[in-house]
Order: sequence, then structure tokens, then C-alpha cells
Amino acid sequence: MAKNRRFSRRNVLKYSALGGAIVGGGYAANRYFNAPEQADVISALPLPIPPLMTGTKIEGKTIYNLTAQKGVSSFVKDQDTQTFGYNGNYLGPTISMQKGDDVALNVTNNLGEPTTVHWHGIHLPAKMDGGPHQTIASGETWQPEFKMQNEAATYFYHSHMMHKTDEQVYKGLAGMLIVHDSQSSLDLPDVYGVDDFPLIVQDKDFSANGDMNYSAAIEGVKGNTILANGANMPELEAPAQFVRLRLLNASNARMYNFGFSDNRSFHQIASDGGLLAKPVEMTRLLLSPAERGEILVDLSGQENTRLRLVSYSNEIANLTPFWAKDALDRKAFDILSISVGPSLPIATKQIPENLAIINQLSEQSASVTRQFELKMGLFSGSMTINGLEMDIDRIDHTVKLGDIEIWEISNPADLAHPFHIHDIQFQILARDGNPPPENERGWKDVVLVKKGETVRVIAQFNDFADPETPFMFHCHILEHEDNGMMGQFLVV
Ligand SMILES: [Cu+2]
Repeated sequence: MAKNRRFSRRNVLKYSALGGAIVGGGYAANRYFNAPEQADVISALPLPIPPLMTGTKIEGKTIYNLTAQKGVSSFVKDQDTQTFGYNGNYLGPTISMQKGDDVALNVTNNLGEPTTVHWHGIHLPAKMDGGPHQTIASGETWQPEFKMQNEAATYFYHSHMMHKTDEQVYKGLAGMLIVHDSQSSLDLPDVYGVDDFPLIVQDKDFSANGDMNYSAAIEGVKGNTILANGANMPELEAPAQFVRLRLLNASNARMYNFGFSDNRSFHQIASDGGLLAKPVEMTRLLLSPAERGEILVDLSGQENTRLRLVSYSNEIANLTPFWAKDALDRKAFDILSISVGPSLPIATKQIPENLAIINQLSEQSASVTRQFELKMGLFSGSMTINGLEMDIDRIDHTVKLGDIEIWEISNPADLAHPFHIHDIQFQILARDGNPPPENERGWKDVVLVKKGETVRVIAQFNDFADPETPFMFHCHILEHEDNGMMGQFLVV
């Protein structure tokens, strides 16, 4: 039986020491005492746009080739950084799939260590999910196949290697997956890299010698250098018209409270698993790890102006306890700059009034309600759901195929945990008994459960029964997932 990897003794003990430090009032100095020499990070590059991989149609199937490999990247001036990537040095291509297509992937592992590739948010058979049970040994190729049934939206693929997800994703094993719907007649910006931009947002810590520092910590690993598509504070040249930004929080633990430097409003049009019913106007969008949000920004008539995409992290109260906050959690910081160029002949002229019809699942139709309590032991380092740490040989729940279920996720007294369920897209019924905000009323596969909160979600478990291979549910702070805040369910 696999034993969960623990946080290093040092990383747990630091919180034991903290108890005394609070009384003594000397905590802040202690926390930053070992700060390494600041790395000279390369910035102000053009925003890298990951190549779009549309696959090759062979005998009715669309085939994609993905290789997880070691790479060398440049983040720090005159220094090399050892990284991981898919088909490249760092991150991976943006995989483009069509709703309704039969897809097949050849996933080759050249990392020199085992890995998995999980299709986050995609509804598919458990054996094709790329979770901890679908390990790809070093040198092997895994060949999942499935029909793409998801709604058009922005998804995510990443390592889900048991006990190594945190480190492998941190080193670069993450990419965007976009599902398109050829039936859609909506006029939305949809030309990749032209008026429709992928934005993979992450935070890293670099040493002066270029090393990417990774050392698991109980609050999750946060870095002081922000990367967008693998570049620090890059510049996006965008046309003077409506543009779509596909925001993916691919960080291990950091939350972002997105907004623009001029405080302009924008419209969220999609959540994790599809378009919202209507565009939602906002000035801030909070995304926790693995959440996605597609937004439309109106740059019409603004040629030759500049603005910045910012995380107003200082405005998010009550999500992160003081001991888990780093310097960036206490301020507003830039993610990228946008310089507005000429408009293009193709342009979305106005935002559609309606985007999608979302079939609301009713509470009365649910056959089962399950409870999930997320807990972390500050001093023991234990990470549990309903008092249990992940055990790959234990099935925690068995769901009947076709059933609609309500899952109640509660977080008694910790930092906020982003809870992710594999296989399905869910709808949020309530946060502490209150209806969710408008932008959380669409399809979701991650929900942030705040301190002291109980979130009720509802989902239907269709199509894929398998009495042997489970799906996962877990906290998407990757250090929490890897240290036990994960469980398994079968659909039968
Ligand atoms: Cu967590």
C-alpha cells in the first residue's frame, strides 16, 4: 500500500515554531529569514502563444501526439533552468478539439520518471482520465481514446502523478485544451492568437543561478515571479476591438483576483465547463488553482493605448490566513501588459446578449447527498477528506450510473480549498445557503470552498460505468492533493 509522502520535517515544524512566534510577535522576520538572493528574471518579452495542435484526421479519428520531456528554459538572465514540457521545453501546445469528435492521443513519456496526463474537466471513461491509475512508465506510450462530449470551453491538461503532481506541474507539465463547437453560431472572438488569447498564469521561485526552487509547503507552493504562458510580465499586442482572454490558473496554490490597471469592466462569458447563460459584467474575477474563466475585453477605439492585467490580491479578504500569505498576497501585482494595435477586418462588434441555455439540475432530482469535509492538520501536516487521507487501494464512494447527486463540501477552519471532481461538470446550488454569484451559475469542475463555508454542488454521472477504475475528487492546491486531500469514486 502506498504511503503518502509527507511534508519535510522542516516545513511542518515551522508552524510549530509559529505558535510561539505569534506570542513573541517575531513571526514575520522568521518567515523571510531564509530568502534567497533575488534572481534577475527576464521580462517584457512578447507574450508567447503556445502552438495550436489541431490533430490529424485518420480513419474518422483525430490523432494527437504528445511527448512529456525534459527541457531547458530561460527565465533568469544568462542562466539555464531545467524544466519539463510537452513537445517542448516548458508547458505544452494548446490542444484544440471539436465537440463530437472521436479523439485518440499518443502520449509518450520521455521524462526519465513516471508521469500521467490528466484531461482536466473532460467527461470520459475513467481509464482514459489520466489520473493516478493511468501511470505512464518512463519510455512508454499511453494511448487514450474517447469521444469529445464537452461543451466548448477552456480546459486544462496536466500531470496527475500520485505524490508528484505538485512538482511535475511546477516544472512545466501543464497545457491548455480548448474545445470548439462547430454548431455554434455565436459571434465571439475565436481566432487563436489573433483576437482569442490563451493565458496560462503561474507563479514560480527562481534562484539567482536559474534553478526553479521547489519545496512542498503546507499552505501550497507560491512563487514570487509571475509567468503568463511561461514569460514574466510579457506584452500582448492586441487589436483595437473585442478580444477574448482564456484565463487558466495553472498555479500550484496561488489565487488571482484578475482586473485591469484602469479598473475597466469586462464580461465573463464562460466558466470551467462551458459558456454562461449570459455575459456577466465585472471588474474583478477571482480564479483559484485550476479554475478557468473566459473574458471579453473591449479595446475598440483604443489604438495606441496600454493597460495591464493585474491581480488585485490585496482585495481578497478572508481567503488566506495571515500565516499562509506571502508578499504578493498582500498587494496588487501585474501579470502582463497589453498594447493596443490597429483593429482587424474580422471583429466581434458587440457582445451577444445570450450565450447558452443551461439545463438546471433540480435538487428534487438528486438521489443521494454526500458530505465532504476538507481538513488540514497545521502541526501534523495531515491533509484529509472526511478524516481520511488518500489511499489508492480504497474506494471512498460508489455512484450509480445516471444518478444525479448533491455533494456538500465543507471547510471548517482552514485556508480556502479549490475542490475538483473528475468525470463530470457540476452546478453550484449554494454557498452557505446563498445562491452563487452570477458568474458561478454555469458549468464548473472546480469550486473554491472558503474558510468556514459549505458549498453544495449538483451533478449527473452519465455514460461511463467501470466497476474497477475510479475517478478522483481532490483539493487542487497541488501540495494538498499530493499529501492526502484526495479521494476516489466509482461509477457503476
Ligand atoms: Cu487544499
